[in-house]
Amino acid sequence: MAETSSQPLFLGLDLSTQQLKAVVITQDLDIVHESAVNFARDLPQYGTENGAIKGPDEGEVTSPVEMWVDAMDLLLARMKEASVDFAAIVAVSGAGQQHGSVFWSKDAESRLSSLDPSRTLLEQLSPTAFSLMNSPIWQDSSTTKQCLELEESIGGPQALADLTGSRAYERFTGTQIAKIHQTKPEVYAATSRISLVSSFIPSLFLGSVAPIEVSDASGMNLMNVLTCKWDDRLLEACGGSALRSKIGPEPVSGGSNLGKVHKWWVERWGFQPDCIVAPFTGDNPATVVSLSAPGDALLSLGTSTTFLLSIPPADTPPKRFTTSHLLSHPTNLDAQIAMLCYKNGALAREQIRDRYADNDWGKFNTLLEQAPVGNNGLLGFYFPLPEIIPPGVVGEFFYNVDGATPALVESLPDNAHPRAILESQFLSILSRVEAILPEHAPHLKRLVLTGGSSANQTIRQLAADLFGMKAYVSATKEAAGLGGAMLAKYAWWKQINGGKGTFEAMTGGEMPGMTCVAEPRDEVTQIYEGLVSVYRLCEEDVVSRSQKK
Ligand code: XUL
Repeated sequence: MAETSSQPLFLGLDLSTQQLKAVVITQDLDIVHESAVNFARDLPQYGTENGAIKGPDEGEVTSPVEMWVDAMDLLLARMKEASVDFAAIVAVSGAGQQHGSVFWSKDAESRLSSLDPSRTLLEQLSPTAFSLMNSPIWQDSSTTKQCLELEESIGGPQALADLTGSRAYERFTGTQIAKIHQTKPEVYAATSRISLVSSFIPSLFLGSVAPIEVSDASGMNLMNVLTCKWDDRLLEACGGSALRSKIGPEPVSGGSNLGKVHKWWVERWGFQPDCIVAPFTGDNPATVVSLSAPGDALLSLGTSTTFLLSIPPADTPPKRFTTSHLLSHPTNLDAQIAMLCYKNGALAREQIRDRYADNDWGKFNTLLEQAPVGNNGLLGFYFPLPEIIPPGVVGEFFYNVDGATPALVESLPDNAHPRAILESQFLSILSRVEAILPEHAPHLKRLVLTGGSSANQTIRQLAADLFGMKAYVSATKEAAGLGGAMLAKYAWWKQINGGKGTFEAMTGGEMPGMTCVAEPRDEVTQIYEGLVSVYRLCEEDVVSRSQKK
């Protein structure tokens, strides 16, 4: 890193499921520093598995909020050790895993505003600033009861999807709040404000609880997705009349200026007092910001698998479905993002690698390549965690689809699993793409891959073939952190432009450093298109078997 650089730098942080990362960029979007704190490895004292804690109740998944605070202290120490020029950072923004929530105590505001530069964040905020020490996160599936109640109160799943962009989902924050309201009324009463993960971190920077950002607010089932305002009926249904004040002001757009960093940052770490704090967004919208232009499809192969389409402003409101999500766009209030999200992504693939390929991606790839396209008619479904799409399915299911009707089989040969898991994960998306594309949308041409598995050439080729698009990857692996850093730059750039200018005007519509890594092979794409209908039959069977359990 250019240690004495006086050129402006922008800091993007990404608080994901497994780690807290920092990305520092220049005005030209060159990454000059990256560092990370891995929760399970670097902070084992919190007892998480891959950053999360399961239970105690069925379906519950949380992360210790103090682990996140501790990670922030450690990350800053690591950045300092790497000689990051904190004084050159003119703006900070970032990304957070979507849906997770932080419950602040009545002491939070005074604790945040009086942070003492001689002490760590952890010493000063934990536990007194919080009313709930275990923050519910996106992997949670314990709120089915609250989901049904919320949908009923609004007139059913489609009515809720029309209003908020999504039917009720267990991990969405509204029903998570409803569960705390119902089952821990003393915690709810002791809560002054509720943040998303994405608004929690800027609160630390500001020394005051930050407002929630529009795109990430769309992951709560509490906001009208078209007007980007909280909806009183939804607030009332999830948390009674007290929720409006606990949730804070109306959501704000990405790139707005929330204020300057608190003096704790200036005096302890050497940030400049004018450093702007901009709203953080969700990890998926941040990835859309850094990696895709409108019309691109984005496949994020991280802990979760998400498929994202950026939908430009149109005269007719976008379609809203009960299987996908519609999110407000972080930088354009008239645009949206359509999203499919699967809980069993990388961790499920790793389980298959460990079980059938000796913990070795090289062997996994060889087995995958040795099996023919379509896997000799063998399909496998792998849901170690209760899945989001289709909702609630759990377990493993195998089919032979060679005959007229698919037949459930006991198991697959060991060497068939690597191809089976990738093909079923991707066919699930392909079988839904048509439906979520906006009306009159031009054909998708470019598939941008990101997340851990996007480094795997065998997986890249399979994605290009199965989706029938050229596959691209970005030079950076930290797409969400980079998106966050770009949002920081946007807030700063707007300020010097008198508060005006679109995000596209700032970037010139160019996404940094994209390389084409795989070309689709037509004959292979056709085989996959032919498998979509049989995939659907198998998936229906999986759903009906899960319901009978
Ligand atoms: C999106 C979702 C996940 C998390 C992962 O709805 O639940 O992709 O954002 O961090």
